[in-house]
Amino acid sequence: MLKLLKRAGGVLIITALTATAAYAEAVVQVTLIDKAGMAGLSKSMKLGMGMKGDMKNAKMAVNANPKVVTRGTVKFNVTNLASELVHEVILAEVNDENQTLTYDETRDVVDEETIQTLGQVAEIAPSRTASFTLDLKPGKYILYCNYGGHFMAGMWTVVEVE
Ligand SMILES: [Cu+2]
Repeated sequence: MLKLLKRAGGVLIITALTATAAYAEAVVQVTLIDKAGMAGLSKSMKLGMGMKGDMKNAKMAVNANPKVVTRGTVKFNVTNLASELVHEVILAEVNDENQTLTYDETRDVVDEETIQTLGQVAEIAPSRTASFTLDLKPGKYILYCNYGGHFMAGMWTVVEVE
């Protein structure tokens, strides 16, 4: 009888540890890159999410590592690797990479009224790092910079929470 209780206890402990491990805080390293500063931008690039542009032509980029994380607490460490431009990072939920976002052509930015911002780092200077932490449920999330023209220059990526 005692043996049985011990065994049952052991199983319980193992289960508890597994559950804790599955929901440990995830950390995503995010880097912001631009190749040519403002000189490389033109309104015709059309490299925004869901536009099926050739991302090899992107002048700006958001890179995330890893791109798939476990649900729960997720910390985004954002580093601006650009030489001179200030950038930002906005996180919002999306369906997938084929979804297009509502775009304000006049201001050359994503219409932020149409997509809910869940977290962000506003104004990050070159060589600086900043972070934000969110509790995320499974789904897909875009990380993008919405300074004029930057999204269309390729400055976005999608991470998956599973
Ligand atoms: Cu930017």
